[in-house]
Amino acid sequence: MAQQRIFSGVKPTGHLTLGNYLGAMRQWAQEDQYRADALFCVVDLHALTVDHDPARVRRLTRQAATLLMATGLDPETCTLFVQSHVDEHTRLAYLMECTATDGEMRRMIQYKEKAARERERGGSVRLSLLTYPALMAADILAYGTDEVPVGEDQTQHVELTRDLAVRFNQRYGHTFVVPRATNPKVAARVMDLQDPMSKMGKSHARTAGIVYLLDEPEVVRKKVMRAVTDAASDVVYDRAERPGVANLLDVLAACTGRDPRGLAEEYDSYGALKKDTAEAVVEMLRPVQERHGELAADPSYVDGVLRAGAERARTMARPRVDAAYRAVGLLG
Ligand code: AQP
Repeated sequence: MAQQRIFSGVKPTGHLTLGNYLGAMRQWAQEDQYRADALFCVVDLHALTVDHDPARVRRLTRQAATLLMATGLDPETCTLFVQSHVDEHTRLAYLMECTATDGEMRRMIQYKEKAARERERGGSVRLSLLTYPALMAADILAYGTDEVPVGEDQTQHVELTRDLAVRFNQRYGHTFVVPRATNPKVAARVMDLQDPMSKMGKSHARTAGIVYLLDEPEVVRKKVMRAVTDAASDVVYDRAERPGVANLLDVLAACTGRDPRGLAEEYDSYGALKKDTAEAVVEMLRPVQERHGELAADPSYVDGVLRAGAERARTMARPRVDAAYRAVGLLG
């Protein structure tokens, strides 16, 4: 059987968070790159769907790539690159826009949430915020991807990608592999420590409930110790009724490889749970931060990895994107 192909990415819209790490990046580095032909990408074009500062996007793109390597992605084992370096993504995105419907795009939860946030701020909503799932579908389908390991919040976009692949294949002949989303067993949706009903999001304005991968240990401790819990004081795992405590248990479970329900039975106070969670997060991030420091001191090495990765990715994507162009009736 041919080796499975995996594709996934991160958006440089803010500093990467504990949610990004536990929901996606850790598994890419520790498992996914070794069990498949894997590509990981900093999806910089997606960062342009909202108001952005060009210099910041540039900085965050390099920082995200550096952090991906610091988590353990090995450029000899997987392909690591930046989306905008490979033109095949935007070439194919247009065909995906011609395959998707306006209604499908408007149903996307992220579009509804982010558009509402932009409007609340008095800003306008970019057309690309609506159409970005077509670009994401192209990111995935260009590589004949079998599996897309993501946090829970991205599952809907991967479902849309599946629908587009099936529709395209039915209309124009078999061109794309139909991919599937996979989520980690624990911490597939890490919640904001100050607002446990909302996802921990890297582009959120209020940062007190967001643990960033490069936060100093003292800052991590402070954020975890101040996490919002609830009025009751016993420790039980109930995501619907006790979301704050459940979130801490999920994080601790993900850091220690334990089961959140089993952990709940070992605590009788929030204080002890918070303290152990804070220490577990600090210890988990320590080697990532150290490696990041080393790699960040040598940006030309990181740039070289990204250039080589883009070259490899282009070679993988081009034949399938060319085939898709021919299939829809464009002169090859
Ligand atoms: N809180 C989370 N819990 C679990 N997984 C998460 N992921 C993101 N947040 C959590 C997963 O991390 C991968 C990369 O995410 P992304 O860069 O595509 O998007 P994002 O972090 O969701 O950030 P945005 O859209 O720039 O802004 P926010 O966060 O403010 O909405 C994905 O696999 C994602 O599922």
